[in-house]
Amino acid sequence: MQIDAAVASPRARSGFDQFSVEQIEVRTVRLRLNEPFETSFGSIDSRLIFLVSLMGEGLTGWGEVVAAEEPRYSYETVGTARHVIRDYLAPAILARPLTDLEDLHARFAPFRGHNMAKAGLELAYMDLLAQTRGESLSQLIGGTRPAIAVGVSLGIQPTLEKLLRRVDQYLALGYQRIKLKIKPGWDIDVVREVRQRHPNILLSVDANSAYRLEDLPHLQALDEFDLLMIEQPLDHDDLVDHAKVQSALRTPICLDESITSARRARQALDLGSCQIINIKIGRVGGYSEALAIHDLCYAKGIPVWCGGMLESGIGRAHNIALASLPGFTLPGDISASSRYFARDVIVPPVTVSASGIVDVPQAPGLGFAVDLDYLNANTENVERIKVKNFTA
Ligand code: OSB
Ligand code: MG
Repeated sequence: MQIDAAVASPRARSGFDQFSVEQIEVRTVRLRLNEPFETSFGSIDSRLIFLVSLMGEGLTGWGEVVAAEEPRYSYETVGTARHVIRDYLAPAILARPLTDLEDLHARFAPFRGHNMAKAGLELAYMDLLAQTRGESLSQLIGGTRPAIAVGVSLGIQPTLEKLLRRVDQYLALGYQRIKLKIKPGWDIDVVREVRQRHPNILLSVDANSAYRLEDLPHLQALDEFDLLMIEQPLDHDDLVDHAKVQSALRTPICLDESITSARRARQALDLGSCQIINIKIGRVGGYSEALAIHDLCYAKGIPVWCGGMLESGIGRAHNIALASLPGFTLPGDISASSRYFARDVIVPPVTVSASGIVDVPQAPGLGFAVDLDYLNANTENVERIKVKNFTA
């Protein structure tokens, strides 16, 4: 497959956008979830949203750090991200004007890990860059779709009846793919029931690392349900055992947690660890790595889709832009604002059409307004980091 020029060119257009960031704001905002979200590693009923904004030249760019409060999905937490941003990443940005995304990426490279912290700042920077160029985020990164197909990720439910009702409800709302969270004891029987009731839907499962290599025969039992994919069955950092499982399964494996960089994506594909990749900008450390993974997979004909982290509308707006790239051929975990929160932090909220489509905004930057009054009313903590002794 050939990479078309539309993908490669906007990112090559760099080097003439000198930008001085004068202040960085980090803020946590608690939003209640409409219903608890349960995965194989636990249940949460609210989200402590971590927002970052970069200010300079009269503009504000917004990003979101998707880390959770506890180190379960990832070792990062809201606390570690705040520390790493305050003490290392923000000073690297404030040191001198930024030239482009590559420059930002290179300033973060000496600091190991902490991808979600880095990504939050890359998001905010790209919002700024898009605004200075008068482009939408989608345009800025070379997006080609005016609208994207979306699915919903359904947490583990207290009863099978409740799950079946949720599935029916989201199908009625138009969602194009249903993803079920699974774990030992909530898997084969549950998937069988959903599949029997809906023989033709796009159905996938996500184990969030709940199985071991020894569970292979158990995972093979999922092969009969014609699943679109099994997401991250084994350990969060594993590639080798996933390759063994993939070679023994008909169902494609999709990796989420294990893909933390473009290098890891290449290794996973070389090893045969998966046939599909879920790209989350936060998990991979920002737009630069997300774009590189997209380009790699697009060149190899490997489908990708945009994962979600129960983001607020700010992270969601970035996800929508990412999912407008040509390689995002499967519905993403990008649901309507109302699927998560009674009220979102952006205006208008994200809405999903009756055919399971989200429009990609065309206005400059995020394409949504940030509801500062609502943010301020729900902010738990806000800190401003300013340039010290800055001489341009
Ligand atoms: O594994 O994809 C995951 C949410 C939090 C952490 C990990 C995951 C998820 C989801 C929800 O599946 C996706 C969403 O709707 O944001
Ligand atoms: Mg996942």
